[in-house]
Amino acid sequence: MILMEQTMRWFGPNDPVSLADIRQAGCTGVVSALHHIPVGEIWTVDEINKRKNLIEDAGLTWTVIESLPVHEDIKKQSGDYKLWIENYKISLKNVAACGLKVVTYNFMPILDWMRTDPRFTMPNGSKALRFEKSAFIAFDLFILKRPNAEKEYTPEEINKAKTRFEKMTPAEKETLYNNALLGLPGSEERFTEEQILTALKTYAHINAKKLKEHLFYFLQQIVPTAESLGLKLAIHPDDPPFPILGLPRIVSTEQDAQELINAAPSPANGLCFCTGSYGVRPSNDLPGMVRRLGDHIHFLHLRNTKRDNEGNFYEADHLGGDTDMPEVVREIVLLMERIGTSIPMRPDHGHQMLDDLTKKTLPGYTAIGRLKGLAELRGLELGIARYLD
Ligand code: DNO
Repeated sequence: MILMEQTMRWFGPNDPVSLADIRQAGCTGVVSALHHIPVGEIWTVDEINKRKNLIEDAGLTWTVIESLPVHEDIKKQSGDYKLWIENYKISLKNVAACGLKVVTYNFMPILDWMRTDPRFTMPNGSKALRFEKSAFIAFDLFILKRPNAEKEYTPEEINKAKTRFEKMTPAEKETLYNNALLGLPGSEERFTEEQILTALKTYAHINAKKLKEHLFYFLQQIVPTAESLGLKLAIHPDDPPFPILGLPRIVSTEQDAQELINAAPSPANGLCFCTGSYGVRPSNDLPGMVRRLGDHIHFLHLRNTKRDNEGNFYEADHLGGDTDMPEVVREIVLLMERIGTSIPMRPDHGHQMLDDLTKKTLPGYTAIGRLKGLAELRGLELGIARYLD
């Protein structure tokens, strides 16, 4: 019986959740990154080892890097992109030299993940992360005032967003602004309105087709390096899995995933299978994706979302929501049996609940909510694996 390797994300020494907490949650590994190194710069062996030692001193393993971020120039093939790609390869060599095995990254232009409300109150009083379409459109049209943005929305959507905006308290507007421009945990960039408008302009000539070409080129450059080093690359899907602020998003569907694998065929070229991100699109068949893409799944983010038909979603309990988690976990158990290897997993996000409601926490990354998710997933997996054995 092969079980997933249980990990949690750790943002480094300033994370309010400690390594000891993570160990007590039952994890054997952590997922971490050197967020203090500017995007594009080389991760040195020294810096990598410093983090690795901290983790190992706490009795844990640094199982996955999340993320080794990709410079914007690489996504646009502009400026010094060739240099950034060379730097990326050197960072890969260095992480491999330190004994690390899995490297997560994403190819979302400018912004990483996006929610409009990190403290959406659930019926039981816990807080969940939510994406509300009208609030997001209100941000785009009335806070950011992105030129020509109204062309991307229907008159009904605009009216709804206007009403929504007029009803927002100043505090709500502030939260929306902070999430969108200052970023959620793990996002590497911080923007003012002006900076983002300038950044958006630099993507004006880049549509989805072009961005895909840039991703494929990047993969063709780095995958051979990763393969020769015995590393596994794991691309995180777009979150949410649709275009935002007029920016193309190209890792949102099974077809996207298949295409990027085909662009640089190698066991090193793989996916971070994030059920929370892919699961927001009703057309993504998650258990089927595990069956069909399994050989390229190097890392798992297990999380659930609940959509409505207006384009909103919130982060549900790990075993609740629209994704059939038991079915997904069953496929993962079968996959690991077939390939004879354990795949690292982290319970992705969790509700802010119990004592965490009054603590300073990072949105989505509270200790108790993630512990609850992990415990449920662990039990689900063990039950399935024992039953299938
Ligand atoms: C959010 C995360 C993302 C993810 C990056 C991977 O909670 O899933 O920030 O780490 O997109 O590159």
